[in-house]
Amino acid sequence: MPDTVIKPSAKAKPRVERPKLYKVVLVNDDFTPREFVVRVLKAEFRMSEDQAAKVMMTAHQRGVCVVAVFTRDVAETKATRATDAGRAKGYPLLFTTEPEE
Ligand code: TYC
Repeated sequence: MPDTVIKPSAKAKPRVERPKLYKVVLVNDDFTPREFVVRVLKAEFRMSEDQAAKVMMTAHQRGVCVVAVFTRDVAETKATRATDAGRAKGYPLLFTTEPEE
């Protein structure tokens, strides 16, 4: 047994904050080929052909579609990489991020 026991003077409040989450949003345009959008969704967001096709068609028909939700850093990195993949081919493909409510 130790001779001296140090008692904390104040109660430590266990604060575990959940990190804020950000949506990656796919934005429709009139120029990027559908198959290319699907390819980018599969490569960058690890989606199956089926999932990617559904997300692409939702954006195509409604204007936008939420792709996935991540911490801020991951969401921004993925949105930038996916947008750059389109830009590299001369397409206006756009992924944006926005905080979840
Ligand atoms: N609208 C495009 C076309 O008809 C396909 C497309 C779908 C582009 C979704 C972008 O986010 C998008 N070729």
